[in-house]
Amino acid sequence: MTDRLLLHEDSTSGNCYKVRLTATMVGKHLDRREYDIMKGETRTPDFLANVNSNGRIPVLQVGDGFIPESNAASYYIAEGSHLVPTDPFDHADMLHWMFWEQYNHEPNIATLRFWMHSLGPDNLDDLKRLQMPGKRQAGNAALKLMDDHLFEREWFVGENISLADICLFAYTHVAPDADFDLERYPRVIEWIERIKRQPRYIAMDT
Ligand SMILES: N[C@@H](CCC(=O)N[C@@H](CS)C(=O)NCC(=O)O)C(=O)O
Repeated sequence: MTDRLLLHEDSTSGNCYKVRLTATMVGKHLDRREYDIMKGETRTPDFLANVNSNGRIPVLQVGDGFIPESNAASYYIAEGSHLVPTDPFDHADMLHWMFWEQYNHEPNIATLRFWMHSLGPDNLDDLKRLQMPGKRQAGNAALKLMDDHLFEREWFVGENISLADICLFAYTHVAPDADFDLERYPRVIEWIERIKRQPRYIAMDT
């Protein structure tokens, strides 16, 4: 019998969406438990003790085990599917883009989206305001790098869609929520549309 997969999530989060999109793309069922991060529901003693000591979602529960970090959880779900290349070079290249997403993309684009879209521009403290220009510059640099990489290629790794595309897609397609102008990155727009045309694609609010 296979273990039940339970996603601990806040469904407004792009990191949680990555895990849901991966699951539908490979035809796996996920049960879902919702938390409101705006109410600190991932910072309760119970959550910290029993789900993730790092106080964040998503967390994928596999039977009695817990996998925090969106890209690790997505990898667990996708392993053995068409989204994970078997060729060792392509496999490492997929990981390269997933690590890059966590270091160069998500901390800039997702964080700005959270500040502007979820907290709201009028509710930002001085430190956040101070950090905004740097994050905008770094976010645009990430989008440009993606646009350049997509020159004459359809997917981030090899010839086919992979988990790297899914992990990068989650926050790229909602970057306009943080006032990033995707019109400056036409190949990124085409790639977004390509992903949306995938047969098992689901939207973020699904
Ligand atoms: N690197 C982590 C980031 C997780 C993360 O920052 N989660 C946010 C929502 S997207 C969260 O749980 N925030 C609530 C909090 O920090 O209290 C991942 O990719 O899963």
